[in-house]
Amino acid sequence: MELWYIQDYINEYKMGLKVKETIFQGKTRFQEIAILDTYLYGRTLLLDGIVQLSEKDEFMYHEMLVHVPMFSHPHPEKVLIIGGGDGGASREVLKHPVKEVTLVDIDEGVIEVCQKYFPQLGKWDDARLTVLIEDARQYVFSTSEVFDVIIMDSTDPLPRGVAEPLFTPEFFAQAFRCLSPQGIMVSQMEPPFFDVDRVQKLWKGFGAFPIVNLYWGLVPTYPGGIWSYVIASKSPDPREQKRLPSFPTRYYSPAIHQAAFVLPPFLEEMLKKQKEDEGSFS
Ligand code: AG3
Repeated sequence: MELWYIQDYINEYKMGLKVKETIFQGKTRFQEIAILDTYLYGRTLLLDGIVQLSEKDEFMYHEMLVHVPMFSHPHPEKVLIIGGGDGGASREVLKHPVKEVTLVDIDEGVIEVCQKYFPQLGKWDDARLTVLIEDARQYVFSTSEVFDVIIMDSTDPLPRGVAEPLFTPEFFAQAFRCLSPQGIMVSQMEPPFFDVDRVQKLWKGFGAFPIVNLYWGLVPTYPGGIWSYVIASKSPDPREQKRLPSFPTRYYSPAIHQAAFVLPPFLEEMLKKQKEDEGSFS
């Protein structure tokens, strides 16, 4: 008998993964967690039925989410990760000579399950890492800490989902307040080919920042071909890589850093239209 997991992220599109074995299935206060062992991608983490990462391609997402902002900043010392309970984003951040990394995730269940079933994914024993189990929205609104880089590694901003309150102009404005003068924030930003309206709307939320760019990468287990990321900066130009990697990478490279900001015309137009409509970006 063949076992398939079918993900229907939007009504008109389904992705199927042939499953060897269900490794874990459970429910926390916030979401449903499943870990499947799949033939093509190895162990795969699903939250509320949506693929968050797989053993085989997680480096493509985490390296692009983390190294683009980290290498755009001249000297990042303090980093905040919002979400990221699986540990992949913090693992990449800790490859940099940072002093402190704070990871704020609402769901302890994700951390526990990932530590158990993806032991290679996180670098949980690094003394520079502090893990806080709390609502990142409340944390960002109330903290007096200042960070050089803020990395938002959340689930999709779906209506009534855990991540929805994070993708709002008020939240991004508070994140702006928590950044040092050369601060940079990044967020994963969904598939623009499938979701023009959503990406346009989210992009609009970064009005507090003088510099906002979209960049992209490929993540085979995510839908829609192109996966996008928004990078918002207080002053450094995110398109410029300020330092060279001193560790090996498998997706990110200096050339990829530059290339990621080159957008196909349909995306340029989508963002230009948004800027004209809003008139709020430089
Ligand atoms: N967080 C972003 C995953 C988005 C996936 N969305 C989708 N497939 N529709 C990933 C968490 C990994 N650290």
